[in-house]
Amino acid sequence: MTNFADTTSPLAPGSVAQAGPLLGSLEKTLQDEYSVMRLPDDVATLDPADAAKVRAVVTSGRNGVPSALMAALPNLEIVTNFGVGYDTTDVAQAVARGIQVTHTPDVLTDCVADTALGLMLDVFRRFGASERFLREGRWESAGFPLTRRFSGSTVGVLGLGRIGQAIARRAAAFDATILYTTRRPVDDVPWEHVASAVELARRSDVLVVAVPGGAATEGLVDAQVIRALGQDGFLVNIARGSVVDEDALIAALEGGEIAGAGLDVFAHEPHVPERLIRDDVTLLPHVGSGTHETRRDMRDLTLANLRAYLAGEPLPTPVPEMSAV
Ligand code: 8YV
Repeated sequence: MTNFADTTSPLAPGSVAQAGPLLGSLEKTLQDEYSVMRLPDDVATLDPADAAKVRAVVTSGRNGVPSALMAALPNLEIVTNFGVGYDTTDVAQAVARGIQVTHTPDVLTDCVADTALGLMLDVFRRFGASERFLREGRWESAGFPLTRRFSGSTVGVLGLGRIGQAIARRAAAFDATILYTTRRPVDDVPWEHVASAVELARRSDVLVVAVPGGAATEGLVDAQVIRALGQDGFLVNIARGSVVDEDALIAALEGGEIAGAGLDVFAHEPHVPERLIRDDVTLLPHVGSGTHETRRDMRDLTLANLRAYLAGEPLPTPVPEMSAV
């Protein structure tokens, strides 16, 4: 296959395309440096002549390069994904066609882990709810109800990758007992491995979901796992909405089968089911990595991957499946 790096001629217009909205400063750089072509939201409206020009797509986890779009780009060579999660991109097709895929690990780990801690603290201590109580003027007539102690609780981490480990380290600083579930125990960590998600939920005060999204984890946190948390247990999700059976979660909350939930991600973002908007649920609009510093670092890493590819240099952060390409 020809590669950008094989040619000394300037990049033809339309070679670099954008799928979905991106951070403003990233869009600007792509426009200034590559006269980026914005792909239509509806792939059926993509002009085949334009599609044939595209050799690189820059996207985010929100949009990705799904199967139909990838199939419509016959000369695609690389997808650079702004975000660590790339479940919206058809990586199997990319591997089969020799298309590179990169993402932005590490740079967002701290902010996403901070968000998980914020959600954990909030579901136990109900700071958000108590602030609403104050703003509504209700303190004049009553004190806010007592809440639950987070320090010293048992935190179950589902998935112990970079973000899961960063969450565990932070929770350990709150004297929490850390348990985790992964397919295989992780070497060199001081925490107890628990064989199944149900068992992890049963033994934890709060279950934190930190596995990647995608087919392999879809619905992993099902009704049985949620119920295993018990009436005093909380669920926190900073990973992907697809990992949790949202209907089962709603049923467990409405039935008083669990104590509450803290969610940064949802099954059909930005749509949040009305029935999830409850006082015992802390809801965030997918802000896990949303700080100036982290989004800047994600932008820079996205561009570093694109530039490295164009220069024929090794990719800084290919997704793990690329070892098969
Ligand atoms: C990003 C995320 O904000 O990195 C991820 O996987 O979920 C977030 O940090 C998102 O991908 C950007 O669309």
